[in-house]
This record gives sequence, structure tokens and C-alpha cells, in this order.
Amino acid sequence: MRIASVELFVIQMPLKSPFLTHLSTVDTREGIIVKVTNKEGISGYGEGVAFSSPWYTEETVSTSLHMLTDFLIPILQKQPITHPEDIHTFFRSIRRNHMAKASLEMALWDLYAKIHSKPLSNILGGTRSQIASGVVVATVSTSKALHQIEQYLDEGYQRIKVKIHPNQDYSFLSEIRRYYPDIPIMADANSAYTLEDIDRLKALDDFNLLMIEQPLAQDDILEHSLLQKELKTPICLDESIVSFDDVRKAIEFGSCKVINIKVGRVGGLYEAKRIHDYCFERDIPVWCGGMIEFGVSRAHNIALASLPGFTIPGDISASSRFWEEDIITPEVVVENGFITVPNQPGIGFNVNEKRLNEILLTKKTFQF
Ligand code: OSB
Ligand code: MG
Repeated sequence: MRIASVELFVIQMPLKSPFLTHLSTVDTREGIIVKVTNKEGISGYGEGVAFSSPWYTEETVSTSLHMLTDFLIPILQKQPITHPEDIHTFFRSIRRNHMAKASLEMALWDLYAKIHSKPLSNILGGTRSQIASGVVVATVSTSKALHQIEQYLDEGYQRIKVKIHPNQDYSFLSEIRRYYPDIPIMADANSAYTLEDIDRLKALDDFNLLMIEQPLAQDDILEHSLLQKELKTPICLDESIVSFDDVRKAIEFGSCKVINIKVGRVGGLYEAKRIHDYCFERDIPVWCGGMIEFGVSRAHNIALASLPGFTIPGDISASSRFWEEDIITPEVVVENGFITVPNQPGIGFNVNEKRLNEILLTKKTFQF
């Protein structure tokens, strides 16, 4: 692929409104945009989705920068790369740090697709021309949540996800179901419960939820399998799944019936696709998770979600869900509940470098 340079743009943008979970409140998003340019002057883009602090996974923006600068980019500088899948073997000597790895890997996939003048969705084996869009409500009060749900349904979103925890579950969900008895709705607990809460969790079977996401510990596989036996509502795992092997174990143990795939969390598109293929063969539905991301990661998610096993609307919303102005043109839009999969080469969106520079904190360049 004859790489000439890698650039890292550290950026920061305020969210339109704070995103609340029981673990953290995100009101400003810091992120890393990775730009890989080859000797012919073609550029591919990736995005590091770690947060400023390690509340969701152990990685942060700083640890990602450290890994990219001191380990991952030097590995790429040492040997020629012919295909983005080579990265998987190159990075084997580095433990974990999946979001850092994924950010560089995504940029190489975009570059590879552009070199071959094909849409990334096509390169990955995507079959859909549009993907169904879902959205997350993560706010303080029930009345605010109801208000947001109304707005998002008006905007056409096909599935609503709400955040729950022991102080906001049964009565919160009954209030939502009172107004919206039939909408496709799911709840994400971000590990707010333990097995001791089993009766609380069983009670949520009353609400006909599409699924409950990550009720128990962030690294657990075993206890979710005990819980799933007691629940009618399907469990979906998010935090517990950081690799293909985690998926294999979760499915074999019966720890969940649905998998949330996030490219950053599993270390790249290659691993994401392996997980998809495994689940697709076994009729296990998958959907694409979100990380309150900027347009670059959003574009990669759209390409990934065009694969046939992504049968449930994911957390891929419009750019305007979080941002006054995103860093890509055109922005991601949702029309009648769907996002069109671009048919331009690579991720199919242009990075607006003027916008990138407006929100730039620091920039590093590595020559090859
Ligand atoms: O648990 O799915 C999660 C956002 C940040 C970190 C973790 C999660 C989320 C979301 C998705 O819920 C938000 C989005 O739409 O990007
Ligand atoms: Mg989640």
C-alpha cells in the first residue's frame, strides 16, 4: 500500500446535550482522527473512539496516542503492508489496546478501498444499500426522556434505546410503555446490576423489550449465562465482548442471544467481520453499537452495518444527533428511518479538514 505518512488529529467538540449514563456524563467529546496517506497521495481515515477517561473501557485518548505513537505506527513503519488484514498479524505482539489498533486499521481499510476505487461496504462484503437507524436516549428525567423519544420517533428512528440502572428501571420503563406501548425499545444497563438483582431484572420482562444490553459486569460471561436462563428478554452483550473468542464463549455458554459489535472495542473491522460471520452462520442477530462518534467512525459503522447479519437497527444515528456540525461532508442523515450506504470509494464521505482544524487540539505527523 506504499504508505507515505500517518497524521493524528486530536479534536474536541461539545455535544448538543449531555449524554448521561450511571457511569459518566459526556458533554464534550475528545477523539482522534487518523489519516494515512500513500505515495500516490490517496488518504484513508480512521477514528479512535476511546473517551477522555476510562469509564467505558480501560483505554483513553491519551493511552491511544501513546500506543499509536510509541508502538503501532512504528510497527507499520518497519514493514510494507499489502492488505489491511496484515495489521491483524502485525499487531499480535501488542496486547489489547483495541481502540488504538482499530483507529489505524480503519484508516488502512478506507485507503485500501479508495486505491481499488470501491466502496468500503463492498470490500467488506456488504449487501445492503441502506441501513435501519436506531438512537439512544440518555438523559436525566423521565419527562426529558419522553420528550426525546417523541422527537426521535418524529425524525423516523426505527428503534429507541434507553439507559437503565437500579434507580431508573421499572417505573421509568412503565411510564415509557404507557405512552408508547408498541415501539421497538431496548434498555442498556452498562453493568449497573449484579446477580443479586435477579428479581428486578426478571420484572423487566413485563415490557416486551427487544433486549437488555449488558446488565452484569463488564468482563463477565458466566453470570450472564445464569441470568439468561431466568429471563424471557434476550440479553445482548456489549462491554463483555472484546474479541471473536469472547463471542464464541458467550454463544456456547448461552450468555446472550444478541451481540453488539463495536469496531473500536473489538480491535478493528477484520475482527468485527469475523464476529459477524460467526453469528450469521448461526442465526445470531448482531447490530452495530455507537460510541458518540464523529463522522469518520460513523461512516465506518455504516459500511460494516451493510453486511447481511446486521438485522437489528443499531446505534447509528444522524450526525445531527450529537453535533452542531460534524467533520464529514455530506453529514450522515436519516431519512424515513434509514441511512443510505454511500457508493463512493472508501468510506464514501469527505473529511472536512476546515472543520477538523476548527476543533483541533493537537496534531502529530509521522513520515514513512
Ligand atoms: O453502552 O452502548 C453503550 C455510548 C458511549 C459508550 C457506551 C455506549 C454508548 C451508547 C451509544 O449507548 C451512543 C451512540 O449512539 O453513539
Ligand atoms: Mg452498551
